[in-house]
Amino acid sequence: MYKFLSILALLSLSAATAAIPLDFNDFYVEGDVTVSADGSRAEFYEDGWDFQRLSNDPFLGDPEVILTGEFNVLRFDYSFNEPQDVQFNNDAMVVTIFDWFSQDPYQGQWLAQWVVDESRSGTFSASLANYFSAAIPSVGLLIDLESRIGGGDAGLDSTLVVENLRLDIVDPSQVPVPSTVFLLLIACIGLRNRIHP
Ligand SMILES: [Ca+2]
Ligand SMILES: [Ca+2]
Repeated sequence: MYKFLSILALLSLSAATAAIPLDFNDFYVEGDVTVSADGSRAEFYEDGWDFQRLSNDPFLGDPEVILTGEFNVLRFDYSFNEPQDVQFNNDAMVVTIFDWFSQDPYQGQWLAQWVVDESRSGTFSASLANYFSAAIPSVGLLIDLESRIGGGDAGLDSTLVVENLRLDIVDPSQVPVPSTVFLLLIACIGLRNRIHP
């Protein structure tokens, strides 16, 4: 019984924390963007154009992988570095999601857009739940290192690194804490029972 409960608890915890990795090799590259062989990391370097971009647009033939189920949370780790901000660089990391079936992001149409305008590292996290509908089962995604000045700015030394793009199946903030603690307790009891039968 304990063994069954511990397996059940571990499976539940696994489901609560599992994530679906997405492959940057499935994206279309525009500009000076280098993708690692395993698709887990991309490095953006300024090349003098308005933007350097990773684009996943199923309408243009890119894989349709970014689902918008109720608890799907889009996440990736990033490091945006903008030296000499304001004086020479006016850049930003820009993340855009769009309904690839009805919207053209190249014409300024999107569902949501996020801008990181200063040097910063962290984990980008956005729930796609608000955009889910029968008409929008999946979304397109753009990740840009973008000059905020048309035609580019004077500095060409801003960089962006993005890693570990993933869809978290469950938003951890929506997992009730008591039930998580309860599951952990059951798992510990079960494991203890295995060690000391
Ligand atoms: Ca710049
Ligand atoms: Ca900036």
